[in-house]
Amino acid sequence: MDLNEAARATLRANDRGGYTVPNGQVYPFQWNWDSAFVALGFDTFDRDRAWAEVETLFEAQWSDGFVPHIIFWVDDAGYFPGPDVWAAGENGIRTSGITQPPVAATVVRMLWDSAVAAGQADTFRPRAEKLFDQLLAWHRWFATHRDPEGRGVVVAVHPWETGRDNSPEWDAPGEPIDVSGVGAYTRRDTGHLDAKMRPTKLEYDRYLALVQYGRAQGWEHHKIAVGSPFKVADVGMSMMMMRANRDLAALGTLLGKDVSAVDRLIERAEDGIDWLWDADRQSWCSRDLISGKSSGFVTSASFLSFYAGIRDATKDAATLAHFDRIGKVVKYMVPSLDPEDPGFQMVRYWRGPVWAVVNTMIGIGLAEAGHDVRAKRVKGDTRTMMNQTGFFEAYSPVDGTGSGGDDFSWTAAMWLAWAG
Ligand code: 9YW
Repeated sequence: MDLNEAARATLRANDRGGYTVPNGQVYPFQWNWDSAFVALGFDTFDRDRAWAEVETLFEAQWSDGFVPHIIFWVDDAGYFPGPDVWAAGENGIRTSGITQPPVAATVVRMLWDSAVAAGQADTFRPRAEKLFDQLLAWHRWFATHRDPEGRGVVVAVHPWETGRDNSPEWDAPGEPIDVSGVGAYTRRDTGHLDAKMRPTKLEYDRYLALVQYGRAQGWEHHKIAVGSPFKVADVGMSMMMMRANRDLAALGTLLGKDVSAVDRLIERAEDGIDWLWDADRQSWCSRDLISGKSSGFVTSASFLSFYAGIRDATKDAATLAHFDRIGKVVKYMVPSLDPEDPGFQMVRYWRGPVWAVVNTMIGIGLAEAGHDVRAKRVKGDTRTMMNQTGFFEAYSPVDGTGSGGDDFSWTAAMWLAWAG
């Protein structure tokens, strides 16, 4: 089977009717940013199904604009923590109580452009208009509850919220989290996958302590925004949000909507983003809102500034110097952690492995900024790893071997929409 056909087969196999599971065994529910990326894959062969993927996600939107990171449409004992642990949701739809990186607006803009190019604007306009309103509500929710100081960044209140669960950026900010009351629990992830590819017990304890904290607040976002023991301005989410707002403004303009509220969010981000520039490290880095300290870690998220639309000659040159240095150390770009960092581990999740969706965003950004050779490197490396290994959750930057689950939806989708 050729890889295009294999990628379509992966999406069809993981399709649960209106939504796609990231991987049937390890992640048997709907995940927020996975669904957005998956829609781009479907759009290459089934436009209606692509839109449905995002629409199903937004069916779970809460009345305050929040869009959950997991939607538990069915029961499945294969993943922990499940709906009973989260105890969240509205209108009988069971969800988690935290969100995930806001990539959906960028995706919907791409879906709209694709529908227009195919001469189907009239058919898809009502769907685009509805999604625009839902996306705007979500972005406003972010601006209120995930940027409590109005800094123009995105403040995550849980490592899972960042989508880069065990990145070392969350280690120091996670230290004050009290894990003494977490109690006994059974992980399911390490039953499916080699524990050396997964987060540690201490990290899981912290994840669960934060779930218990949010649940104790009744998932009231204004309370969590103030009192959460974990509040980190995530450079990844902040860059994706800046991009998403630009795309939302562009989409709204094409649809004849009032985009002044979005324009204000873009201005706020442009004014505030420099707070995430670490002058000592000469890199974009996440920063702990509580301690005020920069993480100092160069991660794959540090290279999303181009995708965000930031054009700053000095910072761009410093960022590209990190990119070129890392590119000489690893065979496959872009590792989730600087390979020269002592904590680098080539198969442990977000402490080394390469993720196709992050590469897609980095590659798009580099190409848009005119850094064509580097953009080609990122795309070519991604394509090579998929060709050699198939559609894994992530890949070792050292030798390209698969890490995590196989037959992974968003990886297959990025083959179809970008790398292949
Ligand atoms: C978990 C589904 C999710 C992704 C995240 C990734 C992982 C879930 O899988 O988190 O419980 O480990 O970190 O970004 O959305 O693919």
